[in-house]
Amino acid sequence: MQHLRTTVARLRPITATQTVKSQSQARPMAVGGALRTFEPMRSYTTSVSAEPFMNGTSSNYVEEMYYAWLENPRSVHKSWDIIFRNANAGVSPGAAYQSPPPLGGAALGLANAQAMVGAQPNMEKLVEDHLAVQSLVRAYQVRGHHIAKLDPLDIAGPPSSDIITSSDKLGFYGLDESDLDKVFRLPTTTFIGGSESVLPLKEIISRLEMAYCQSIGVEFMFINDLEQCQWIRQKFERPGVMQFTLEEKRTLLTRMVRSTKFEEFLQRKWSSEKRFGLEGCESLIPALKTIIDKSSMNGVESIIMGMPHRGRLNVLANVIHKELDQIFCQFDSKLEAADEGSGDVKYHLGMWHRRINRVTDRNITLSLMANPSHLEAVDPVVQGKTKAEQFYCGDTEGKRVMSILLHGDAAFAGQGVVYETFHLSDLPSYTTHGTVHVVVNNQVGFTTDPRVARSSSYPTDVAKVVNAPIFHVNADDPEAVMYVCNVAAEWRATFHKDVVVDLVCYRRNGHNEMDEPLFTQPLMYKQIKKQKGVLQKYSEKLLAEGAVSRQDYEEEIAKYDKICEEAHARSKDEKILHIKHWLDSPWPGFFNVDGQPKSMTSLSTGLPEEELVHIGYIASSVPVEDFTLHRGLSRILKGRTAMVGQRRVCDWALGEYMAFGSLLKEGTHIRLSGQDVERGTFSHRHHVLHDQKIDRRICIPMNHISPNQAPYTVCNSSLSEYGVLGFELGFAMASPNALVLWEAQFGDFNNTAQCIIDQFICPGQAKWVRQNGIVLLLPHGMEGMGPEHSSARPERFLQMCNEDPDTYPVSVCEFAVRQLYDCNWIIVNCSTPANYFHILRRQILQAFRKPLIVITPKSLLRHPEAKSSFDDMLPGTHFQRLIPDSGPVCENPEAVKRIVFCTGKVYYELTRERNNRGNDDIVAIARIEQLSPFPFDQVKVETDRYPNADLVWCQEEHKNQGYYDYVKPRLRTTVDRTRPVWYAGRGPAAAPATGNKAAHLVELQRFLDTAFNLDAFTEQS
Ligand SMILES: Cc1ncc(C[n+]2csc(CCOP(=O)(O)OP(=O)(O)O)c2C)c(N)n1
Ligand SMILES: [Mg+2]
Repeated sequence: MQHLRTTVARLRPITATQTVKSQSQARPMAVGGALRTFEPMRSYTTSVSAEPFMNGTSSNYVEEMYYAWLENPRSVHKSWDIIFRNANAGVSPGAAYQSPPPLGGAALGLANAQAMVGAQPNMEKLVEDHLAVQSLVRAYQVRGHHIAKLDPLDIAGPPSSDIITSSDKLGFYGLDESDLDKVFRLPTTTFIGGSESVLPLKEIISRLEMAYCQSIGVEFMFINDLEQCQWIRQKFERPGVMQFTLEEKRTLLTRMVRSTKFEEFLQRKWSSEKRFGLEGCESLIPALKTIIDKSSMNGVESIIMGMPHRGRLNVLANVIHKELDQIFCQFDSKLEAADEGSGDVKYHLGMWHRRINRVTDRNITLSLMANPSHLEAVDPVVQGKTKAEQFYCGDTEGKRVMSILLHGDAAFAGQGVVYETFHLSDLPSYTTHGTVHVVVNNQVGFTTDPRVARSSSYPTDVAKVVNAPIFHVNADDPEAVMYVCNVAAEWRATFHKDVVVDLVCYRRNGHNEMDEPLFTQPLMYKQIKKQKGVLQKYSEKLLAEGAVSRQDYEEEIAKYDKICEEAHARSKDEKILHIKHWLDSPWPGFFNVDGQPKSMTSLSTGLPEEELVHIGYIASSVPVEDFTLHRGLSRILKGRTAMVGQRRVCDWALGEYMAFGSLLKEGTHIRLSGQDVERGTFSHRHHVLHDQKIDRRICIPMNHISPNQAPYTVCNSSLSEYGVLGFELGFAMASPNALVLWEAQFGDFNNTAQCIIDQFICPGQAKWVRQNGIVLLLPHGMEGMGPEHSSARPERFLQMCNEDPDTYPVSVCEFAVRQLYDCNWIIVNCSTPANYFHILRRQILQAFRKPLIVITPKSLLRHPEAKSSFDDMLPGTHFQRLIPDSGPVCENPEAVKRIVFCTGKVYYELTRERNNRGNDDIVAIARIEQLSPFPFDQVKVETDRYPNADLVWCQEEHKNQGYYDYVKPRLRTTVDRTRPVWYAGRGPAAAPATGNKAAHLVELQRFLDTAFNLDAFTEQS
């Protein structure tokens, strides 16, 4: 492509001097929330002095012909063949066309050349005509969608275009009315001729109008792949493509009946309930069913879908085939919930269903993901789950599993996560090999008009970033909808790339059924009130055609009404609401038959020494031949060898290696994703080794641990948090038998993924009875490096824990496991590599799944004391929720005056200070490694052990941040409020840290002084 562009650029000066002029021709603004079509038009003006036959629009066509000529010189007209040959041979500007040098043998060449000079006037006309037709065809291909009749309400203003909408526009192409009956040769970039290669101009225009200016508007000419463009052209240009069999039409009508009558039924029964009905876009149901049928035909067995509120119940009923009585009983708020959790409103719930596709007679699994109100947040989650399903079934090309994403017009244009999700679509470790996007473009978002809701012409422009074709279609033309959906599914099956179907429709009611739309869209809604429903229009069309009889049609309606009534009657017998029936991602075999964990005992997460040594040596080696390693890296690996062989210790990276390696060996897939995770932001991990001599040759030693191990995926992600965390969450949803980790580059970046954390990770199980074992690694710590990158904001995670700080929990058998089972997520800040190793292994070895938030260190990665002996990782060892002081304080606990509780890296600062002061017999330091669920039982052991000690919470974070507000009430509850809890740490602040290194150190010393000054709190007590 690069080559072609350069060559064409070289050709241009030979022929024409071009200037590109951008004219912003504002088109009249449409009433109501009409389609926004007043985009600036581009036009080209050209000096024709160099090549008289080159008019202003010609260069694109020359370029196009040139591509075709390069591939096959015979595919273009002889005249062009001569020009291109001459130009490529370096003939000067203006001469390439006029004086073609001899081709072939000398005598023959001379004769040809003379003949051509003699024929010059005709040739000129021929070239002009050819260009005119080229321009015309291309104009329709590029801009036909502006003219297409996309808006069912027809309230968009008249577009301004150079497309032939009237005979006066023929002049744009150097044509006039007298040319209409002339026959022209068709270029190779069009298929309108079918088997004809020439057509009269009148017919050319009429066929182009049929292809590009009816109910379908195709946006595709920005795609930088000739084959893909040709594929689309032939799908829409070939004469007769839009013909349907009787059976297809009847199926379509039946689907329209169900879609329409479902909403009518709900409206009749629950007129004052919000349901975000589909009225105005009833064609969505046949659209989705068409995509599913076609994909099933192409071999797809599982489809994962994500969608917003609009029409969700209808999709559940008529696409996923959720039992109607189950849907109807959701309208009864008196039902008692049978499951734990707080549940969710009916238009957020998900669903999973395996059934036979009636059209293809093949099995198909459909799942609609549960989602929060936050529009588009589910997009990356769907993609992650799709990727996981593809991964687990070995579907490396996306032939068996695919995703469909539905969008609203306002949300698709407005939400940045849409863009982030598109950017994942072609990345090796994130691609799902093509998603079909369907936009319910009702030309309004809540009460907001498109003209103030977006700056792009269409709501779908974001898709152009990945070269996805966009098929706009008038949703009041169900056959056109069906056609584009077929093409979209075929596109996905052929090219495995994203594609967008933009259903241009309207919203018959307000945003919900209670809203009054006339307040804000008066003209649009006057039109909508006059608008015939699409079912009525389509049934009238089929009745007029004789495709169905009135009796059949009425019977179909009565049949569906009966189905709804019967389901409604059944739904009244339902006394209990089972949210579990709405599960979108079941984990067969993971729980026992009652849906409970198979075990509630805590297991050792340690490993035999040989295994630690084996994994340690893999981590220290390059297990492939002839691999040139960077010298610095060789040193790092050597250091690992020494840790394994001589010292029997692990640093942070090695502890992680041991956890990953052993889980992989035991058959658990591991996926670590995030920015720069392969090397590690802090250059400590090095899971992917790069050959220094051979480009792109890499080695991942973690995949060489054992012949039968599970695969290890480690992938640097795009620079996105919202999209990528959502993706990994979705990946973790698909199976409990994988350790899926997302690492933030620095912990503070989790805030750009806040929506995924707040809406999915924290409350996911409570809303949707769905567990998830995702792990978040959030580098955190005050290192004097300024306010950014210092804080992973642990306070936010802690504040969202579902535990009661004021009640000491009842002591039960396996208390620690029970606590884990009851919590909404686990939050840890490990101070040793061994504990990090254990927490990662526990995450998989426990018999249920909870999200795990790990506040990870930065300076501890290389801290000489932050090393763990193999002894702390052997069989019988496990994750320590609290690490008590094991020093001199243990000898005479009664003499201990203070217990300093802390978590994470500050422990090392505290012990250094205590050593300096030499008071390690009277001040105990206890590390709370698992903050949530809070280890009440173990904290109690410590407070009981030192009955004469006062209690201090020490943290390096500012007082209004970090852990203090979370820990204090829990410590107080533990001691039954008999002892106060003092604070040693930085004062309250707006920013997470100072930008001044000296100030940082002064602050540090100040709070360490407080922590060890036994009189520090006398005045307060
Ligand atoms: C991220 C987010 N912001 C705001 C809202 C509130 N909200 C709910 S629906 C809606 C309008 C959506 O318009 P559109 O995407 O066109 O879908 P439609 O309702 O028209 O089908 C808004 C703003 C939301 N749910 N999510
Ligand atoms: Mg909308």
